[in-house]
Amino acid sequence: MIPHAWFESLTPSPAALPARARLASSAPELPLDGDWRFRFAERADGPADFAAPAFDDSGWDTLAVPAHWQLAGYGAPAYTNVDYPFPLDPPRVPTANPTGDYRRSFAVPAHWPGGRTWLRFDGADSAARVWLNGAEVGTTTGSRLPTEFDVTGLLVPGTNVLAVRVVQWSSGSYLEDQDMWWLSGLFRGVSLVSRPSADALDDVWVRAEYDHRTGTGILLVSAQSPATVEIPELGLDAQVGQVVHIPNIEPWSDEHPRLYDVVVSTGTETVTVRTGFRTVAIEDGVLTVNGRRVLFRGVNRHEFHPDRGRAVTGDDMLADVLLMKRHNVNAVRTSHYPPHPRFLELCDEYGLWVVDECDLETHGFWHHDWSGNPADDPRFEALCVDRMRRMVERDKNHPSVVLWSLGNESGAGRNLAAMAAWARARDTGRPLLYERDWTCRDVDVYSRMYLTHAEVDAIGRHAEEPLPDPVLDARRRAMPFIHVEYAHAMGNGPGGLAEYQALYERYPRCQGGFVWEWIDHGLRTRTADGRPFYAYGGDFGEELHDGNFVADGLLFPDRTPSPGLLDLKKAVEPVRIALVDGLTITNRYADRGLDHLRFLWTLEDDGAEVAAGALAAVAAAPGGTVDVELPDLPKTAGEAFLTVRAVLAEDTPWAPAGHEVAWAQFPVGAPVVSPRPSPAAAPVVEDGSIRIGPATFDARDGRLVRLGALAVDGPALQVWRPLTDNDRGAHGEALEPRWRAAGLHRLTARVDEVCAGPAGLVVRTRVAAAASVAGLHVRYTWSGIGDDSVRLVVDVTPDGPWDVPLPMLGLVLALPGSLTEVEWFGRGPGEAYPDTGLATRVGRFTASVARMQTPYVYPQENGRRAEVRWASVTERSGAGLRVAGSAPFGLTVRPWPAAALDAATHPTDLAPDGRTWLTLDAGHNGIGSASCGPGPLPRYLLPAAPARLELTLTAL
Ligand code: IPT
Repeated sequence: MIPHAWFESLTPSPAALPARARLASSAPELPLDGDWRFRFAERADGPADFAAPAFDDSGWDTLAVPAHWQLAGYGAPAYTNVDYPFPLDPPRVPTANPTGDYRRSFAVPAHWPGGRTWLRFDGADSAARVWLNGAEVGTTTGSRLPTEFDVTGLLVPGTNVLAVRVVQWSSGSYLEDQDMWWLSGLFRGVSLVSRPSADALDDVWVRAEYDHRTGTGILLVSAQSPATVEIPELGLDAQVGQVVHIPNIEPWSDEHPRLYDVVVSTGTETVTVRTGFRTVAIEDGVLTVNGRRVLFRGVNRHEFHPDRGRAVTGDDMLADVLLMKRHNVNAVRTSHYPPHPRFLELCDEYGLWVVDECDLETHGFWHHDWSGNPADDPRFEALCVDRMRRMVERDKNHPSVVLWSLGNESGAGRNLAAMAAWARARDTGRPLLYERDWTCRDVDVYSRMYLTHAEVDAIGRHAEEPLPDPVLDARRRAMPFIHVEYAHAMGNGPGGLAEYQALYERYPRCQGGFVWEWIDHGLRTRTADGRPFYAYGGDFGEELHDGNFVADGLLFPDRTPSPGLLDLKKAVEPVRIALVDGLTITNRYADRGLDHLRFLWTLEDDGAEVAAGALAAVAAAPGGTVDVELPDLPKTAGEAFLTVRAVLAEDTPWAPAGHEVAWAQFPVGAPVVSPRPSPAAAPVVEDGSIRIGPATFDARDGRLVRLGALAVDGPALQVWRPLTDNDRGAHGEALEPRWRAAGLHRLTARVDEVCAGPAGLVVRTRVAAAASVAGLHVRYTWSGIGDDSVRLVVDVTPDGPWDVPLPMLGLVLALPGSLTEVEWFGRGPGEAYPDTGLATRVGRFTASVARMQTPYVYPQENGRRAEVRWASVTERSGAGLRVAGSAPFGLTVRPWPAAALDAATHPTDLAPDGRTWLTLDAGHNGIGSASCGPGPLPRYLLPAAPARLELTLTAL
């Protein structure tokens, strides 16, 4: 029997130094990032001869640090959600264990101080063994946590040779079953850290509390050496270990991230900690910071870049923070591991509440009823507690971190209790959270994921399902609630955001949530013929994978906001503008007035701006509502809308002046009544055709074939839609199976009547699926209007039993592909479905057909514009078709048919087919969030019920 290998150890890094805070010190650091020599192997048991300084690595490749080797062409990325991609036999791992050997040499700089020198790895996925100048330094475990070693005695003058063996699989992998790509290597920085030999500040903890009743800051700095503590801007001078009360402190919050530099010095070292004063508490079942209830408008953030994976740069992290702030996001859960330390500095600086989550997930044991769960296996206790310790120690100085999370999806277990006990003993200033043990025995906050609106409502009323143990139940029922994952942003959607937000705002106990998730993890790759696309699970030949479940973010992989992020921005906007009897403005900030905003208004008549202005200054205290005088609006003739927007009055660190924070739109003016058109030309029947004004129909089936000069094919009833991820419902109430069982994907139309009479042309069909008794009667009534238009009234009447909602109900027409330009008056500029599109407003918009497509990583229904009054689809010259509805309709324009979109698995499968496909709908089913969670709310379902579309088609 071969003994366990070093990477199967259950003892956390015996040689590692004690965990400590990440500090900005006067002692120098030498980054060892950049090009390293690299050798890849399929197994971890190759000779360690490369550790010898004299080893000849001239035949090796070059790999950057930080980076993942799979993204540089070694091995391959693999994606699984819940499953482990290796057999479960903890702590053993497969013999086939992809391994990267790294080497680099460096010289200690001439000015490098005497004293001690440490070697720090910020992240080695998943375990590393380290040698310096041929001597073994130690091993690491815990991919997303730092490890430091004392290498003082191993350094030599001149050239030093550092050798590192990194393995993909280790005992630690059993604790790292997060829903993401399996990617390995030295993916965060490596540095040499100088430490003074005497009076060093190896670890410093700045605790900065705030008494909101008195405005006093309470500062306590701890360190292992006596040291002075200064806050230069306050003239504060104190000592380590001394509790200092400082009057008139400006507290830290997401809205006002006030930081103070705390300078801690000994004779040999100065450390500067940027601190913020704030006190986190749970008072009467409500989580408060500085005495105020916090409401998390949060997102779950994985570290991701489409080329770099989790080896994110400072710019990537800043981009995330700026995008969050600009979209009214105020909180981040670092799902599901401590982030790069720079990210937390940015959260401190720009103002984001952080739930810092430990690098722990054992989800794959769920498939085995949690039997053998490492989170409950005593052998893993030391590894689990080590991870918690290293996170808390590293991140303890960040004011943005207000909650510690023990991890994600690791069932229940004794090691979670041990982690919690350790954290409580160490840090009394931050409550604990962990979602998957619903008894909440180890934590302070009740959290759940993917609850329905009704379940959140029940929790808000303290009326949730009881726990069997009455003591635990009473304890949990008194806790604040955080919806730690909700609104699964996979593909088109999520629906239901506004309704969740309303619950978080209604019930003090419901303190918001974190949308799953921030960004699609699509890896940029190319087809055989060189066309770029974003890869998901299975695209690298994995045997076991979870497909596109990895692409479920609010940002597309290149960080372009998806429609879902725009909706979230609107749903959580911190200012509410309403027009009921008059205009009212509600301040939903926790802690600030509205003087940083300007309120602008515009009046549009039939989509054209006719007046605009600014409201007088709006003053409202947090939580307050004020009446605001409406501007004098000029008379309008058409359909008029007043839009009021709150924009930043001045530049902020995260967005320029003029950036829109909140808005609302209201119909104003008298309703417009369009005169009923009087029918003109009667049908003419000749040569197998029927003609009405500009329209020509096939006399056999009543299909429109020509309108003026335009070749047309249709309209045909459309009920199916290219399935969304939420329709497929991998982890929710899937509609797809019900729709397929009803045969909705294979409906056919029977022509029952084509009848041309003096009042026009009547075509009757019955649309139904083979083997089904249910059908839809469809009656098309065509009449002429003037020389250039026809009117179409479509009546749909269900026939027989229908017990499923319809995917959609509309008409599809094929037009020549030369019609590439679209203009519409309706909701825009983006897509909208019954329960999405909060970000859309009524106006006149133009877009090319290509631009009307939303590029979901997995192709699916997309691009519908809602509440369209009229639209034109034309060539650049303006020739084409105009459609107007007597009631607003849904508009979708595609360069390919719906069936091609439905069949595609990557955007590169789609190519324009030479026609422009126009869909005009009377309704769509809601989108919901059933890819992981509940489906659409009942009011957003599209029942099979009588429906009418009344349209005028004009040849342009
Ligand atoms: C939940 C996980 O916590 C998260 O990591 C992610 O996988 C998400 O779902 C879905 O994308 S677990 C879910 C199966 C309830």
